Amino acid sequence: MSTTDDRPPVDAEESRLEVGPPATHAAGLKAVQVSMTRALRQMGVVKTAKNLLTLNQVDGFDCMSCAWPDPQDHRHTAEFCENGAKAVSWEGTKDRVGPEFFAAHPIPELERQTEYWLEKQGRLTHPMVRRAGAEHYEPISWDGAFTLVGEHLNALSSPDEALFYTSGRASNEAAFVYQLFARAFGTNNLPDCSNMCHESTSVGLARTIGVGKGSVSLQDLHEADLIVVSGQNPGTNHPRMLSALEIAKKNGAKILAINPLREAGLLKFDNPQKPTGLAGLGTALADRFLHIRSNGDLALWQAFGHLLLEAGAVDEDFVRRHTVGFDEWAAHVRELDWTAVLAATGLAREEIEAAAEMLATSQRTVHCWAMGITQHRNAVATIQEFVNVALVRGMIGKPGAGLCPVRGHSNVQGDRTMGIWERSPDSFLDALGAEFGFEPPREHGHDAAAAVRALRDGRAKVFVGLGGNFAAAMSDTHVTEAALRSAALTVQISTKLNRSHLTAGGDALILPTLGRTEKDLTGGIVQRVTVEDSMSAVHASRGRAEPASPHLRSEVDILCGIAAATLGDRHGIPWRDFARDYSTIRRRIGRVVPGCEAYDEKITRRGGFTLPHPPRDTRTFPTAVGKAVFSTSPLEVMTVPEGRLVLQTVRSHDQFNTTIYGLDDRYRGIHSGRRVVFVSPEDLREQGLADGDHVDLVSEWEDGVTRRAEGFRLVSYDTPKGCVAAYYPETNPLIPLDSQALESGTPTSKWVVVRFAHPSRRIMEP
Ligand SMILES: Nc1nc2c(c(=O)[nH]1)N[C@H]1C(S)=C(S)[C@@H](COP(=O)(O)OP(=O)(O)OC[C@H]3O[C@@H](n4cnc5c(=O)[nH]c(N)nc54)[C@H](O)[C@@H]3O)O[C@H]1N2
Ligand SMILES: Nc1nc2c(c(=O)[nH]1)N[C@H]1C(S)=C(S)[C@@H](COP(=O)(O)OP(=O)(O)OC[C@H]3O[C@@H](n4cnc5c(=O)[nH]c(N)nc54)[C@H](O)[C@@H]3O)O[C@H]1N2
Ligand SMILES: [Mo]
Repeated sequence: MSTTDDRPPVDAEESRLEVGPPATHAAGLKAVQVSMTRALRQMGVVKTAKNLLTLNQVDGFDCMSCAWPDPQDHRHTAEFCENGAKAVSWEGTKDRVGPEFFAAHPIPELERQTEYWLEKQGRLTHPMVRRAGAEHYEPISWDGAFTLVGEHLNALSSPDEALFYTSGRASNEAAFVYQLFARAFGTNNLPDCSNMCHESTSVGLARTIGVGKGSVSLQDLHEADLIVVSGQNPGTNHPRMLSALEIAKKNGAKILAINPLREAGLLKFDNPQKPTGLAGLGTALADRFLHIRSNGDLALWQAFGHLLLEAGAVDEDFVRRHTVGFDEWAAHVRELDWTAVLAATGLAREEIEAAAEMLATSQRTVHCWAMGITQHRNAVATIQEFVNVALVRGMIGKPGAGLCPVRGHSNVQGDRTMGIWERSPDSFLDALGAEFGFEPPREHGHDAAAAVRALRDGRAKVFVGLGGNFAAAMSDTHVTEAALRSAALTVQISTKLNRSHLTAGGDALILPTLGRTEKDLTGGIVQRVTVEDSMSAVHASRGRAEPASPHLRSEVDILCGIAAATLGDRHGIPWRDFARDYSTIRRRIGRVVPGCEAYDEKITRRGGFTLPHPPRDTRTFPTAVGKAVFSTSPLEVMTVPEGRLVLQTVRSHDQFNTTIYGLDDRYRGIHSGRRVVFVSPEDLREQGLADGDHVDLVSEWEDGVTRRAEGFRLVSYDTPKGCVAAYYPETNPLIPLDSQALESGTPTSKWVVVRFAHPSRRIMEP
C-alpha cells in the first residue's frame, strides 16, 4: 500500500525558489526591516504603532509567538522580536474571509491550496457551517451553532466519543472552562499540542524531579556561567532568548550548543535594540558547537556522565541529601561503550571531552532544550540523562542553574496547569469535582495520536479544536485527514482559515474568535485573560485592537455557549456568569488549581506572580520517593538501513507551526520557496545527486505502507552525513502515526527514515 501527498505543493510564488549561503548571525537591522515591512503591509500605519507598542508591555497583551518570559523590570519600548512582530501582523491583517468568500470557493477547490494560501486570505469573520455532504460553508447564527454542537454531543452513545483538542495559544480562562466542560460532559479526552511538543519533557521531568516543568527563572540565565542549548533554534523560534544569552555572555557565561545544524541564532546575535547590534557588531554566542548526528544526544549525555565521574566532578552533598539511584546510574555510565558513543554522535572523543570539561568546571549551569530532543523515540530517556548530569553537579535549586525546557506555544504550559491533560492526576480531579459538585471521569483520555486512532476506528465521532490546526500539525497527514473526515461533527474555534476546516466529513463548524491583540468586551466589560510562560510566571494579557469583525466572540464566550447548549443546568455550573465576567472563572481557578490560591488578586499585581516549583524553590522533590531520581537507560544507537537517511522536520524562519508567514528562511539561505531538503555534500555524492536536483521523499514503516511527499529540491548543506532536514508541515505525510516517542507518545518528527526517489513529477522550475 502507499500514500502520496498529491496536493499541489506550490503556488506561483514558490516557483521562484532561490538558494544562497546560510547566515552566520541572527537578527540585526534586517530583522527590524522585515518586521516593519510586514507590519505596515498587513496592518497599516496606525494599527502597527498601536499593536507593536503594547506587545509584552506590563499592561498590554502577551506575545503569542512563543512562551519565552518577559523581563520583570527593564522592558524596552519595543519588547518584541521579528517573529513576534510577524505574528502580530498576521493576526492584525486587513484581509477578511467572510460569507462571500465561502460562497465563491467550494471546499474541494480550497483543498487544493497550500497552508500558506489558506491563512493568507485573512481573518475569519462569521460563524460558518458546512452541512454533511454540502460543498460550501454557509453562515449560521451563534445560537444555531451552539445548538448543533449540543445535539451532536448529546446524541453520542458515550461521552468518550468526543475529542476536545487544544492548541497552546488558549488563555488560562478558556482552558479552565474547556476542561471543566469536557469533564462535566463526562470525558478526559483532552488531547493538546503538547502531545506533539514537550510531552517528553513533562514525562521525563515529572518522574525524576517531581514537577514536569523547568526549574529556572530568567535571572538564572543571566547569572549562569554555562548555558547548554540542545536541539533548539532560538534565533527563529525564541528570538528574545538571544537577549538573555547576550546578557549571560556579558556576565562571563560560556555557551555550549548541540545541534546537527549550525543555526545562525546559535552563532552570533546582533541585538536590534542596540546600536552595536544594528551595525552588525553583535555578540558571539556558542563558545563550543557540537555538530551532532540526529539522535546522538542520549549517548552524548551518558558520555558526559561518564567523564564527570572520571573527573570526580560530583556534588556529593547534593547527591547524598537529595537523590536516589546514583549508584546504579554510575555503574551503568562507568561501563561506557565509546565505540557506540562515537557512532551515535558522529563526534570526536576530544570534542566530547572538551565539552564535558565545561560541565565539570561550571558552578552554575542552565540546560535548555526544545524539539530537537523531545521529538525522538528515546526522548524521555534523553531528557532523563540531562537530569542525571544536572543532579550529579547539583545544578537544580540554586541561583544561575537549572533545567530550562523552552516551550513552544505562548500558553501551552498554562493550559496544562489549568487541566488540559488527558491524564490529569486524581488530586486535580478531586478538587475539580469538589468545587463543582460532580464526579469527574477517572479513566485517562486520548492523547493526540490516540485521538486519531479513535476517529479512524469509529470510536470517536465529534472533534472540537480550540485553536490550532490539527489536520496539518499531526503526523501521518493522510491518516489524520481521513480520520477527521470520518467524524460526524468537527468544530474549529479559529482566527484564520486552515486545513482543519477542509477535512470535514459530516457537519462542520468554523467558529471565529478574537485574537490576543484584540479588545475583548464580552459581557459589556473590558475583559482580560491570563497566561503562564515557560518559567511558570503567570500574568494578565489584554488586547487593544478593534476586533477583526463585530461578529467575533471570545474563546471563553464560545466555550460557555457550547457548554450551556450541551449541558443546560446539569451540575448547575454557571456558564453564563463565567462568560459575563472572567473574574468569576479566576476565582474558581484559585480554588481548584494548586499554586493558584487568590488567583484573581495575584494577577492584578504588576508583572503577575510565579507558580511554586519545589525543586527550584527549596530543593524538595515531590516524586514518589520524595527525592530526585537518577534514571538508568540503555545506550541506544539508532541506525538507518543502507541507502536510507534520517529526516528531521523543522520550522523555517518565516512560519509559526502550520502558519506560513512567507516563503523565506533567511538564516538558512532559502528564499521564495519551502520544498527543499538540506543534505550533506557526502550524501549527495554517494547517491549520485547534486545540489539543485529534485527528488521525492519516501518513508517506509513496519506497517508496510510507503509514504511519499513529492518534489523537493536538494540543498547541499552543512548537516552530518546521513542526516537530512526539511520543513514541516509539508513533511508530515511521511511520519507514521505509530512512530512515537516511548512513554510520551510524541510523534517522532525529528527521526523519520526516508529515501530519495526519482521525482514522480517535476514541480518546481528554477
Ligand atoms: N517564529 C516561530 N516561533 C516559534 C514557533 C514557530 O513555528 N515559529 N513554534 C513554537 C513552538 S510550538 C515550538 S515547540 C518551538 C519550537 O522551537 P525549536 O525546537 O527551536 O523548533 P524546530 O524548528 O523544530 O527546531 C529544532 C532544532 O533542533 C535541532 N535538532 C533536530 N534533531 C536534533 C537532534 O537529534 N539532536 C539535537 N541536539 N538537535 C536536533 C534542529 O536542527 C533545530 O535546530 O518554537 C515556538 N516558537
Ligand atoms: N512534522 C512536524 N510536525 C509537528 C512539529 C514538528 O516539529 N514537525 N511540531 C509540533 C508542535 S511542537 C506543535 S506545538 C504542533 C502545533 O500544532 P497546532 O497548535 O495545532 O497548530 P498551529 O499551526 O499553531 O495552529 C494554527 C492555527 O491556530 C489558529 N489560531 C491562531 N491564533 C489563534 C487564537 O488566538 N485563538 C484560536 N482559537 N485560534 C487561533 C489559526 O486558525 C491558525 O490557523 O505541531 C506539531 N507538529
Ligand atoms: Mo510546540
